[in-house]
Amino acid sequence: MNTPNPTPTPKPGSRQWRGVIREYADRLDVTDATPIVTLGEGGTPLLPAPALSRRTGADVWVKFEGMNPTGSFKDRGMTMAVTKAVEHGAKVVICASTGNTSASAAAYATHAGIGAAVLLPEGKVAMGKLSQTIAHDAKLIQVQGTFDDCLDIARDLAANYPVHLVNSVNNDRIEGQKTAAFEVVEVLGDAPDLHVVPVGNAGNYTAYTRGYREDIAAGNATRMPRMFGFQAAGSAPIVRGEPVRDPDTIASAIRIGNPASWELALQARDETDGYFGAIEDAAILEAQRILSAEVGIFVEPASAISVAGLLERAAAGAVPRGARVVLTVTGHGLKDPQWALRTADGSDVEPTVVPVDTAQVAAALGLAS
Ligand code: AN7
Repeated sequence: MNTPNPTPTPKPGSRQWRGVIREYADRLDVTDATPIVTLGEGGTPLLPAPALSRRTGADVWVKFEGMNPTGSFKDRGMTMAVTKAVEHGAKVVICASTGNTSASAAAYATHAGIGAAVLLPEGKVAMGKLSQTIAHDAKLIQVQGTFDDCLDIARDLAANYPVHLVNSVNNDRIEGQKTAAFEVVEVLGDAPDLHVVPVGNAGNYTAYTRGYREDIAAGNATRMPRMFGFQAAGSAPIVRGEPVRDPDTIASAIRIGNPASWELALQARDETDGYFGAIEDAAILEAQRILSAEVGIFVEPASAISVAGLLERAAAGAVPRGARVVLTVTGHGLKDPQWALRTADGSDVEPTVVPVDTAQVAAALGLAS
């Protein structure tokens, strides 16, 4: 029972973004008959980050994907995956998730009037994402294993039961996500020299490479950026060259030991003269703080690894002066807000408390002479 998906008829001059499928219909596998399921995803800000430019000597921009409807880049792929699922007559979509995919699948399935079943690693999903998944009325199952175990089961179920898989092994997801590269090129007028993304399943790394490749073929961009991808040190199978059985990092979104798009990612790295690196959790949290306190963008830890990765590469002398760099930050800080409430040594941040008294507030703020 699919809800109708009316095409908006905006007044002339209306500038509401129409979601990535309508905005890029000519570059995606859709027709006039496709029942588009959108929550208005995409069209996210690409923001200059002077503090990061100062720190690195590069010209740094941040693609803030936390501004998508469910707070992560997953919405770009999910609008496409759920649209195609509905087009194929699916009644239930299924995914394994570290949290953001499930939040997105739940929201888009609900909007389409179909069901969502999600498999999450028990106790390993940030509260905001769990809350979203429940709020959007998904059938939520916590599996006593890792994300990788969940993905194995989701693939099994999709092969044997009437459920439609919307993990990024589904090419529709990659197709939707490639639109982020189109947006970057539109705003900057060309591709950047260097593009940095966090890596879990490496679907997004693959999707950006595809988007840039298509933009070059279409004459919109003149160059392929070097694609840099970063994994958490405790969960870095691509960097180590072998699956990680029990991946461990505070960046729960990318706690993935056996990436689904591993082969595609290695091809993309070779095509772009790219790079994969590993970053320790402490450096991830430090980068999260730099981005929130010096640039004004709050992201979840997995997303901050783009910043940490750039800082690490710059310190290693691997980022040319003046290079134009785009960092994709994939998920909003409100998804997993607890980390900002801790100091670097792990103790809780204690807000100052004062009585109802202007003079004491002034003194606490350091305003008193
Ligand atoms: C914030 O939600 O895999 O390398 O199940 O949530 O394309 O997998 C999330 C991944 C980066 C990694 N940043 O992207 C899931 C899931 C955030 C993420 C990634 C994820 P891919």
